Amino acid sequence: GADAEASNEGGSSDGVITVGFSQVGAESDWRTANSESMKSTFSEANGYKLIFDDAQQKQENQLTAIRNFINQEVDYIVLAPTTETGWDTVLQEAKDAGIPVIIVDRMVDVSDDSLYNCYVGGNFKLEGQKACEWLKAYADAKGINELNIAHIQGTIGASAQIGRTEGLEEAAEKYGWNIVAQQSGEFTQAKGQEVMESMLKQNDNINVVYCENDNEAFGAIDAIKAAGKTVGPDGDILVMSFDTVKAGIEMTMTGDIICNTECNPLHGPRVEELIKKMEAGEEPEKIAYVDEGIFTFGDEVASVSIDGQDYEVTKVTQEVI
Ligand code: GYE
Repeated sequence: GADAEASNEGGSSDGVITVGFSQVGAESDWRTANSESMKSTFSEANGYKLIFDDAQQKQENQLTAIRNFINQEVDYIVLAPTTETGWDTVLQEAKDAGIPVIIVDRMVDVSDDSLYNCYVGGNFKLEGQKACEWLKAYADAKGINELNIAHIQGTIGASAQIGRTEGLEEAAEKYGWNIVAQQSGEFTQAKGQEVMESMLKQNDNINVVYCENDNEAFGAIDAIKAAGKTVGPDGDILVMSFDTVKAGIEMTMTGDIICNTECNPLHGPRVEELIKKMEAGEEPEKIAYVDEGIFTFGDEVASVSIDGQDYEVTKVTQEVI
């Protein structure tokens, strides 16, 4: 019956649509760009009232924010979840209040998927697979026989961490790579640096660092240089990253980051499109992934293939930036 479906009762009488957005935090350049995109899309000039809540990377703050949105009777709840689990109760409360829920960026893991209306974000497992297939092809092209990988993970339990980690672990298993160290850098530059420092102290054979976002890579590069080692195609350590934020793509042009897999943060217009569909009484696609590229320093690898599908690899030049 109707009760089993997520509610679709958004909208309001005065024409202004109120959106409560529960944001993860401000941990990275990616996140800053994402917040900007949401704020500029859901502006007063565009006919919205945005209630923006920064959870400072704490799920409990997000639970509070969502309950506040419900009390304020917002028209839509938009949630960028810190981690995947732990949302069932609060999303049930939103559903009971008849407020539609859009999940953005990272995914939720709920027992009943009618607890949210739709999701838009990155395909993180695919991102990890793209990065690893690039690494395999690059190592082959360069005759690098042994890969000793330092793995700096994102926030544990976040979709972006889970997918990128799965991609690496499966490739390591398949290709016989060594993951010599694995620890979370919390998606921040400071933690990325700290973790890399300690990994370098404990392992003298690291020749690749797989950072799960650009800010961790910035920190890792500082730590590598401070330890008297070099990065880049002819250096001691190849730095891999995700996001392609501005500074990240610039470092990919110099080779400090050898390969950078895109994750697009500009979700504001995508969420707006979903809201417009729902306002028009349509049911949006349940899960929508954004198309994302692979950016590299050199031209050794032109494309990678995953599950029979080819993905182009782009060499970063001034025009790309
Ligand atoms: O990669 C990282 C951010 O969830 C895709 O979160 C997002 C990730 C992004 O902190 O930089």
